[in-house]
Amino acid sequence: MRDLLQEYDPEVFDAILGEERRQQSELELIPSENYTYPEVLAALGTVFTNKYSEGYPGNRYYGGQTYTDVIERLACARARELFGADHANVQALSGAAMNQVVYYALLEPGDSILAMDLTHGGHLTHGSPVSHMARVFQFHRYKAGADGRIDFDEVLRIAEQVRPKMILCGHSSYPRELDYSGFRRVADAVGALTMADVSHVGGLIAGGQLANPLEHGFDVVTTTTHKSLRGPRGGLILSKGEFAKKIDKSVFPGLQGGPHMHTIAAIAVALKKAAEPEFREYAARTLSNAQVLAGRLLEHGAQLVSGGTDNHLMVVNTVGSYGIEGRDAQKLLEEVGLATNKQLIPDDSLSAQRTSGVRLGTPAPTTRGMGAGEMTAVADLFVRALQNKGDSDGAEAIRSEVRALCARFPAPGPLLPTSA
Ligand code: DSN
Repeated sequence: MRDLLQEYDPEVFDAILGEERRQQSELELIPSENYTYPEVLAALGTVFTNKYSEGYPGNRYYGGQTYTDVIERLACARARELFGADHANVQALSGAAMNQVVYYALLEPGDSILAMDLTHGGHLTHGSPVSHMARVFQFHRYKAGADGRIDFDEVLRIAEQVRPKMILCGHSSYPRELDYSGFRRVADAVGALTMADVSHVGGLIAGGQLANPLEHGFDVVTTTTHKSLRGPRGGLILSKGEFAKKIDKSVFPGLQGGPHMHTIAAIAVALKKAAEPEFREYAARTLSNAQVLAGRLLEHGAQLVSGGTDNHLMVVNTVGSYGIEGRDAQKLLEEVGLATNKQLIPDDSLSAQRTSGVRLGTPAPTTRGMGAGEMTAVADLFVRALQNKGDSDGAEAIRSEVRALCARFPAPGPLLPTSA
């Protein structure tokens, strides 16, 4: 197959090869990225991409659904089993669509949603003013307190004031475990629905290492499938049985057309992997690696938002620690082969293009098999890269060390060796 592509379209083939080399020789520290399984890549590149299958198993709008039904039923059953959900929908194309589906399924335009402030760790699709959803629904905000933790007295105070129809928790840069019971209590006090977007920590919940909002009575839980869950790019909507029909109708025909059945096949494979004992061990190591990485950064005097982490990610205040804006820190780190992303810190005075920090996490290095020793080394390299800004020999030395580390821990997948 690769030979066929190489011969027919060398431009595309070379870009794929370039990306494979980049992924092998750089260390991925962006907490929302991961290296998926070769088995998932195999399921993705299949003839299921040829098929239209609007509707749901047993009730589609086109013929020829024998095998699409098998795949979708498998994926849904595995998702329900893994997360202990009454209902699962696996058709959402990715995170943004998945969250829109839930808002439209359970709310009316103009209804209010109480969600986390973006600079405190919330997500764009939780009603950022630049998203279309902010034009349809009224979003209100809660923030983390001065200690970097959510203050539930404050969340309740805001909820009593704005009377939201839905309370939404979940995050893309909040480094602490969420107290789902706390959100549940606030929601019960004001008669709101509860939704958790656990996209970042979906794999850590599936692996039994972090709390599962469904076990705390949440109505709906969403997660993308490609972050800590290590699957293909997609979205999973899990809910109580009473919302099943509304959610399914909201996906199709409400928001989407034909589901991407090749992706659903790959999601089914990833969910099978996530139910294996090895995945539990992976999730535990992702967390212990984050403890080591954060601990070593703190030993070096780095300022971490909230002073550390309970999950897989951390946010370094690079302005406070090194006098370097997030945008510049990201560039310096990329030059030495450490992939991070610029990140707003709580109430950041800089724009989202500049930012005062960078975000990093351990799902991808853990997939490569790295452990405590490597996390200590990565923290040391990170700090050297930022402390020695402008030292090109120093940067070259760090780049070589990163390359050597990556070569010792190859990324999985049909990827070339680093030297190729
Ligand atoms: N881009 C993902 C993240 O980095 O958190 C989610 O949008």
